[in-house]
This record gives sequence, C-alpha cells and structure tokens, in this order.
Amino acid sequence: MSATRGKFITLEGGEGAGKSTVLNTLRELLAAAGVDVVVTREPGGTPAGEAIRGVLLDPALRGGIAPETELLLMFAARAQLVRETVAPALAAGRWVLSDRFTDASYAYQGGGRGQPLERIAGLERWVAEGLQPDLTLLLDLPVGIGLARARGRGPADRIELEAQDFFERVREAYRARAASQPARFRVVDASQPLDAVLERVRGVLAEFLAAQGSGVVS
Ligand code: Z5A
Repeated sequence: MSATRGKFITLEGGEGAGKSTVLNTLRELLAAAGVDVVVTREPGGTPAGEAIRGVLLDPALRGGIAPETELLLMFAARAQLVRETVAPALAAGRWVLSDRFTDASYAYQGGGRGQPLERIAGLERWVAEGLQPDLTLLLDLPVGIGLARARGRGPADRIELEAQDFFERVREAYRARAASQPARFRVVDASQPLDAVLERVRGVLAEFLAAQGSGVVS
C-alpha cells in the first residue's frame, strides 16, 4: 500500500452546469497522466448511498421531506461514502474524483433551504471527520441558463422542481464559499461554450498536477 495519501478532487455547481461532461474529461485527463482515480458521486456512490439518493430525488416525495430530513439524508449518504470509498482510496494512495461533496450541503441545504451553517459544520466534523477536497472546481453560471439546459434534458427530480429563487440562493452560497476558500476553489465560467469550459478545466488540472509534481496534462 502506498504511504502517500491520494488527492481528492470535487466538482460543484448548480443545475445544468455541465458537471457530467466535465467529470468525463477530468477522468480521461487523469488517466492519461497515469493517475489511478476512483470516480464517485453524491448523494450516492455506494449501494446504501444510491438507495438514499433515490429517496432524496423522488419527485413523488415533493413536499414530504422536511429540510432537516433532507440535510440528514445527505450526510447519511456521505457517511457511507467516506467510510466505504473515499477514505480507503485516499489512504491507499489512489485519487478520488467526486461529482459533489460537502460544499453542496452548504449551498443547497444552507443557502437554498436556510439550514444554519453551524449545524452543517457540526455534521461535517462528525461525518466527514475533517476530510476536505484538495481541489474543488465550481462550475458557475447564471441560474436561468442552467435551468434551461437542465429542463431540456428530461423529467425534473424533486430538487429540480424548486423555484428559481431557491437556485439563486444556492448559487450565491457556492460563490461565497469559493471566495472564502480561494486556495481550494477554482471557479469556472460554465456559461461559456463547452470547448471554452473544457479548455479552462484542462488549465486548472494542469496547474494542480504540476503543483503535485505529477506531470503536465497536454
Ligand atoms: N444535493 C444537495 O442538495 N445537497 C448535497 O449535499 C448534495 C447534492 C451532495 C443531485 O445532484 C441533487 O442533489 C442536486 C443537488 C443535490 N440537485 N438537484 N437537482 P446531481 O449532481 O446528481 O444532479 P444535478 O445537479 O441535477 O446534476 P446533473 O443533472 O448531472 O447536471 P450537470 O452534470 O451539471 O449537467 P450536464 O448533464 O452535464 O449538462 C446539462 C445539459 O447541458 C446537457 O444537455 C449538456 O449537454 C448541456 N451542456 C453542458 N455544458 C454545456 C455548455 N458549456 N454549453 C451548452 N450546453 C452545455
């Protein structure tokens, strides 16, 4: 087993930001750079977490999940993911690439639902045991553009059914968090055409890999 802890990279953003597309590109770039990477997502990523995701996103439960329940379910899925996947992989020297992590709880349950930040921080200390990503890419774009993209994609899940002002609060919470932790966050303008977004993502990853001494992404 490697003595060197792996790196933890997360992707965050609002609806229709393009996380799925960017995740695939990051996965390919890391593999090309010879990095052994585990790809996962939140909520979900483990059998128990995926079952919890089904409850969280079920549109039939609209109006039937209290904000406190939603917050606890997000952290229940996270507790399992950290213990089953993220912590063991990092300890073995593998890298982890996750589509969302705890920042999403600060943005959606904190900003969107108005849950107190101290409550989220307390859960984070307990559940994630201080585990923080080494690099977080925030795909940021105006809410109207993102919702138009997401709604062109198929039926909405329970959270996607929220009104625009909910997603405006989510966006502001993400941006405030990125501004308060500039060493970890890189903000990507996700309203740009996909080619431009991926170019910026390549640049961010190349800079990160160079800082780790892991070579340069071409
Ligand atoms: N959630 C939470 O509340 N609290 C938490 O702690 C966590 C999560 C962890 C599920 O997450 C929900 O859980 C999510 C937050 C909440 N809320 N909702 N709803 P998710 O990440 O699985 O679901 P999502 O946010 O809806 O992600 P997504 O559906 O996978 O969207 P995306 O990955 O950002 O977008 P995409 O599918 O890559 O792109 C959307 C469309 O836009 C698609 O047709 C693309 O081809 C197109 N696209 C992408 N980029 C571009 C550009 N640059 N130009 C033009 N078109 C583009």
